[in-house]
Amino acid sequence: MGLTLTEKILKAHVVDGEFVKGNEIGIRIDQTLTQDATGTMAYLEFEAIGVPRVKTERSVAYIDHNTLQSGFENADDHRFIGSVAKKHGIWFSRPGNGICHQVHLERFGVPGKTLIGSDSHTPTGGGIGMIAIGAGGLDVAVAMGGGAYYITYPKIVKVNLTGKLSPWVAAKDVILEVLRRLSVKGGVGKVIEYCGEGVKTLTVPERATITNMGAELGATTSIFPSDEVTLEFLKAQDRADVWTELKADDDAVYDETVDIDLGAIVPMAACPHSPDNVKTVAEIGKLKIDQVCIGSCTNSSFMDMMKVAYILKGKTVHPDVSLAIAPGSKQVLNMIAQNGALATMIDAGARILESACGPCIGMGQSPNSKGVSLRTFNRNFEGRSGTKDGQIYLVSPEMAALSALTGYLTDPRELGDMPKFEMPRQFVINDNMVAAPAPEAEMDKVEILRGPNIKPYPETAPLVENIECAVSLKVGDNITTDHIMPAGAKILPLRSNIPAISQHCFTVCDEDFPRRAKNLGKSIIVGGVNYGQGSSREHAALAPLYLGIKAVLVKSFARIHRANLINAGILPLTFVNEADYDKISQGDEIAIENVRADIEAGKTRLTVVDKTKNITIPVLCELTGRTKDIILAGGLLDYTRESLK
Ligand code: MIC
Ligand code: SF4
Repeated sequence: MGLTLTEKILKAHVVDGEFVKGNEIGIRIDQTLTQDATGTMAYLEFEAIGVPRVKTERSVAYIDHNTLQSGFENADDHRFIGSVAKKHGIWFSRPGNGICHQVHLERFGVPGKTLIGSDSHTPTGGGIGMIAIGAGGLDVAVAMGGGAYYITYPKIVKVNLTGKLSPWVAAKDVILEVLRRLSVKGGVGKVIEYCGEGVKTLTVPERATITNMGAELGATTSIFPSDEVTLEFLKAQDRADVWTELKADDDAVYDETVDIDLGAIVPMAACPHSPDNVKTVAEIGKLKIDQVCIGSCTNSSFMDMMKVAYILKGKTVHPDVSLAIAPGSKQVLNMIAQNGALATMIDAGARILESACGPCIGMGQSPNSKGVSLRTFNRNFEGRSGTKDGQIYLVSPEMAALSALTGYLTDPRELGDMPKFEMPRQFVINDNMVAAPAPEAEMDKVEILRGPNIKPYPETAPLVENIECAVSLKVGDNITTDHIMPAGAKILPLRSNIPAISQHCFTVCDEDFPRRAKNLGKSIIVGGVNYGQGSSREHAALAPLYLGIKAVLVKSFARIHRANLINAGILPLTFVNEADYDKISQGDEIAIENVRADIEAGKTRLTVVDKTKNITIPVLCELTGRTKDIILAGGLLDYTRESLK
């Protein structure tokens, strides 16, 4: 029986566990990436593990999220990450060099290799045929130290692409179509593998847009084959030597198949407040807009910028619209500066931002109250833009640029004939903003520079015998990590200070939660389906840990967040009967007796007693040998320290 591309790469990397569907497998990690908002914590954890030099083929630390520097905190964190990188063998992409996923695709990604990154959009690397997975910072720290990364052997979904996109229909519309069909939880436990004749009509940056936003499906990752188109891209990046041809066997067996005729796709938008709330322009109707933001790791490539410049050429932004553009990398910015496209954008009235995440993570450009903002980004969760009642629509760069001129959400097909946009045969290459690590012989001379904002990892303790506490919070379905641990310009600078950032935990849902949880000392959280979707931020587990959360009981979890809870030593529980969710209330006193003994004995079915209601609720705590030991030890850090002894 033939293998899918995903299986071929995983099989070549498996170092632990039986290679059988549904099993937990440990894979060797060739490359890692971190960004600054998750990176400080990841490097503190790496230091705590105590391995002197990274054991990966390539590890890169990017600074792209917290670049506002409205206080000393961001700059201190950048300096810390730069010094750790230099000492421990990590390449350091300096602020201004670009968004981690865009730069990694351009300069470091290698087909057939494994990459994990402390950012949920790491699957962007799937655009050049990598198995690229988003993970918590601690998982990345362990991988840098040479440890395996564990995933459940995924189900593999074949997305069979046929035909070719119509003029002004974009790769963004392809992934919006997939989201429309599969929803934000449709990819959980799955890898999305793109195949079929339509693949060769898509450039590498277009493929990367699609794999990037596979994160919004909840998928483990997404991947395209590595073919002639990949080779042309790598050649133009002066990296043809890293290319290998990679594709699935003809007789590969998939768990599911989705057929998409590229020619039948039309321009669409994801409406507030979820990336799967996808509608066509006609369905949305005439929508007046206040703001347009173009950029982010989804849509900030050179080709995206060239299309935007073409649409803006000789025009002026609508008087009621503010247009902000953030090219994805120094390479992109440099090229559009050299060929005049940047001047075209400036001429049209665009506000040019630095090559960084910026508005995507609420770092500036928050829209006006109730403002309608079209963004080429990947997430439109409530409040993420920094404006609580902001109405965010996710669209292609083509739709964004044209709408910025008309003042309304406008179908880009109204532009009529489309010229042919050619991929450059040669990109401008200048890696002078990527600092090499110190040679091993000199690493002892490198001093680690720590600022006062950098506080240690919260205290952990081995799992207790019995859990007895109250329910400090009950929330509904599809809770995102942006609800649990909001980001934005005010809170992001606290990412390396867990006690301080914890004061903002869940405040989007309930202002009083941090105080209440801290006063209770220990408590549990109850939630609905797909709890913890979105970002990889382990702060969404570390802040609850600091606030005394012992367990989270929900209908279902998103993959990365569940792993982060386990890594933090917090019990992930699911209802056996979803209807029991309705029986338990915030404030109820609950008990899970003999929890340690039961987990030690390998029991997966536990009993929660709701003492207030006088009822028992069966719950599942499905842990494998390894995750069981992590929970018993009090988290991955303690477990790793133990196992390195
Ligand atoms: C995001 O898009 O939500 C982020 C900010 O990039 C996060 C990482 C973080 O919270 O630092 C992600 O996607 O993992
Ligand atoms: Fe940055 Fe936005 Fe991409 Fe996250 S989704 S890495 S914040 S650009």
